[in-house]
Amino acid sequence: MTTHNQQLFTDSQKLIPGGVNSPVRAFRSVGGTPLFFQRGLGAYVWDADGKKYTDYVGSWGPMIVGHCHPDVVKAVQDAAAQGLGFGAPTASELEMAELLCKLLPSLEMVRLVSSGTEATMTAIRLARGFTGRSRIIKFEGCYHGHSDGLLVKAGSGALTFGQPSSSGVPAEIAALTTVLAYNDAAGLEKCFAEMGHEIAAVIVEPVAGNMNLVTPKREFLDALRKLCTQHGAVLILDEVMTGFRVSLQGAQGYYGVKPDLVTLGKVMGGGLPAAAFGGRRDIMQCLSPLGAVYQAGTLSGNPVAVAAGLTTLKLVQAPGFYEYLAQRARQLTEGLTIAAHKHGIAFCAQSVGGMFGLYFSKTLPTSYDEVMSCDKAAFNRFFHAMLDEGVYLAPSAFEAGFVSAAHTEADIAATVAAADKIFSGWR
Ligand code: KE4
Repeated sequence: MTTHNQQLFTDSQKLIPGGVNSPVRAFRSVGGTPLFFQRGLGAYVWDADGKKYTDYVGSWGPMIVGHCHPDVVKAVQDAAAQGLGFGAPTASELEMAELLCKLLPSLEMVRLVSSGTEATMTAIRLARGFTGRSRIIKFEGCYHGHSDGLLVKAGSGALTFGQPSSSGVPAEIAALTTVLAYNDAAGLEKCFAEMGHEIAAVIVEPVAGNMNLVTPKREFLDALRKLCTQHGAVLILDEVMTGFRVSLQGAQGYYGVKPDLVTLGKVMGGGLPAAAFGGRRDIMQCLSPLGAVYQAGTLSGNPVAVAAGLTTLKLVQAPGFYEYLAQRARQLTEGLTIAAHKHGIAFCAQSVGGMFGLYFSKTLPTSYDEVMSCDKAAFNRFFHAMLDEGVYLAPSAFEAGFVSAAHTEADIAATVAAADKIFSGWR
């Protein structure tokens, strides 16, 4: 019998490429039929067939206070009742700018946009306009959205110019991006020694969350800051995922590294399209209409999206919010690890604040290559078995997971118990 979910997927594929509006949703990495969700509440989501899941994706991070938090829903309703958009400044955008600059000391000025891709694309353009240079450094395994210059993979040799990781990206544009190994301070040092004078910016996920979760080595973070300062390159911390996720001050506060520019998204939109970039005033003042670097957006600062983000950012400031989130994430990673090891399964897990990584591997990966050596087939099998148990993990072995303030100890214990049941029958 065809389920409603399956029918929706069949019909969607006729009109939407792959049946989805963003590739990772298509379950191509894990196989099977993607879930079409019809509603969410707190830590839970329900698919088109009415099946309930404990949700560890949370719309890829934004749902940090849980789905449909009453305060967020009300703020959205109230804002919508005043107007869905004006294409003109509103007081709520000033309130958001003030709050972001209060929470993140590196933000002297900020501009709102509608997606993480817009934020990173503009931060790159701004760094190029500010420095007058063209070369960008990024790291293998890090994802910064889908602008041309960032859809680039490592060239044949470590320091050669990047090659497109997507068709449609001109080789000439990819060649302006050099892709290095994440956590490789020596490699970064060598690159700056050879081409430091050409480098406009280094963009990095301060905690990598798009190759599964990989934490930064201290010497890597220190090298990023030292070398960018020495060579006059702009250090861009892409905190679209880590911002307000790993701590109230993001990864920059958690690890004590000060960026020149930072990009934000996800949590600051509370699930609606709001993102931002900002940082040093001398750099931000290069932006139109003050300066010569152009950037614009019809929906930038949309009052309904800002209302969702502002309310979410007020809720995360509650005393003990991040301690609770980190405790839930640790309860999950520790519980899953104990369950897997009890049954002799090569498995490990880790968390940073409210985000976590699960690996079918004996050791925690610290680089892209080590992530690639984890057992992807084992993850895919675990993913589907957990779906059957009513647990929704990220549909890829190369994504991080997220908990919310709505996840209770009992929710996490039930998830661990489901995994234990699966591991007990694991051959
Ligand atoms: P968006 O353009 O998707 O809003 O943001 C792009 C982006 C930029 N920087 C970082 C660190 C990000 O994680 C993202 C987007 N993250 C993915 C999840 N791995 C979004 C999910 C998707 O692509 O559908």
